Amino acid sequence: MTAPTSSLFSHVPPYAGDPILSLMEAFQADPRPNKVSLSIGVYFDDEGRLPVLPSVRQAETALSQDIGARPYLPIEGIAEFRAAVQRLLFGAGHEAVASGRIATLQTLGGSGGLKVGADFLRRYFPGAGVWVSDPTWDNHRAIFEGAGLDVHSYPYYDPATGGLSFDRMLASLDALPPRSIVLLHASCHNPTGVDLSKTQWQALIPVLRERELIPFVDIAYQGFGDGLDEDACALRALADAGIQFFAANSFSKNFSMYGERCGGLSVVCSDRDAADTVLGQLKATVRRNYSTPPTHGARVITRVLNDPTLFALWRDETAAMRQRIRAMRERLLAVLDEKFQGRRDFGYLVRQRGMFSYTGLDESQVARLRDDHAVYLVRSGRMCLSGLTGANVDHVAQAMAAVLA
Ligand code: KET
Repeated sequence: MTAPTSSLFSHVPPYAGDPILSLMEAFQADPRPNKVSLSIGVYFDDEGRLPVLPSVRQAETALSQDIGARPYLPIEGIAEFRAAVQRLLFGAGHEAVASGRIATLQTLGGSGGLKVGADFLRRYFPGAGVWVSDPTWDNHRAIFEGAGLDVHSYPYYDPATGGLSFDRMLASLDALPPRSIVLLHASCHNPTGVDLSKTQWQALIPVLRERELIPFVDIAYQGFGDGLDEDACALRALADAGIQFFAANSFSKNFSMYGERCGGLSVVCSDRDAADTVLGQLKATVRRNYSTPPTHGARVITRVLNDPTLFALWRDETAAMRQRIRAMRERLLAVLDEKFQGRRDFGYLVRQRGMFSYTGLDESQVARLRDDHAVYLVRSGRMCLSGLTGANVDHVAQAMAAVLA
């Protein structure tokens, strides 16, 4: 045996780690019993456990009676899954669904939908740049840059108000070159929890149309804002307005099925023929990446979405998750308000929607929360509210008060 004397990979730099996922690893290794994870965008129940939704358990139990063979799925995924994605995102009776002008394929989570869409855009709109909100989910930039596209940002969050800089956002988009790609969050914006109102979406649409921009909507938290239909209203408004656009949806959070990697990519086109052509090239994109998608998670989700009883159960489960997060927002606000007696405004906690709030805590305050109090937030000051429970919310409020004092 002759071991190599030098590494072939000496020029390969070490991986700095993902800003979100590496925090999860650090949290798991932390021995302190009172530790609280408010970093990764994962829903925990009031016991701090990752739930297995009863709708999912029932669908899985039924499926286990009838597992059947596991052939390769079609490149585009399970047909009933894809149809269910369209109904969930656009509404069953939507003209764009009925006329067959949406190309949908099953993807490896929301991330897979973003990547397949990004690869397609890079190939067929090679000069187009991508504009993402400032700030956005860190991985947006990484995925689009990884596909070879230039990534820029548009104004979004206003730290002075804890709200949206809508006028600056609109003005910035109104100055983009035609066929630029604009990444938008449908609802429950990550990381700020700040969304466009319905009126603001209506004001954005003419800019998208007149500048000939290509919207790419990320919908990863459907059900966590105001409801399954309400959280998809931006997609429906764009489709109603005749805009052609991309939508990547994730089932990781609203099904609590993170590791199954289930999601979709839908491209709303002008007509059925265009959608068929787009679907064909999306299939080619998948084939040269990972060939075909996996079976199990998509079979479970298909069953829940297509069985009226299971669907109704799942709808209630998403409502319960949403309501628990809201209750935690209110509870944290109440404890902080009591501590600060009006010396500081925490109203953003209940104004921002979905899993996240942008606390405005700076990096050193986030580090003190972790080091001194075992409370984990993302470096940007993003807090995932679903890590709060009745048992830890007071500890978190105390810790925030200590680092803000
Ligand atoms: N889009 C957004 C906006 C998003 O927050 C996530 C995950 C995804 C897509 C990816 O979804 P998936 O189906 O898992 O591919 N966000 C959380 C987890 C992560 O960073 O991977 C988070 O922000 O904590």
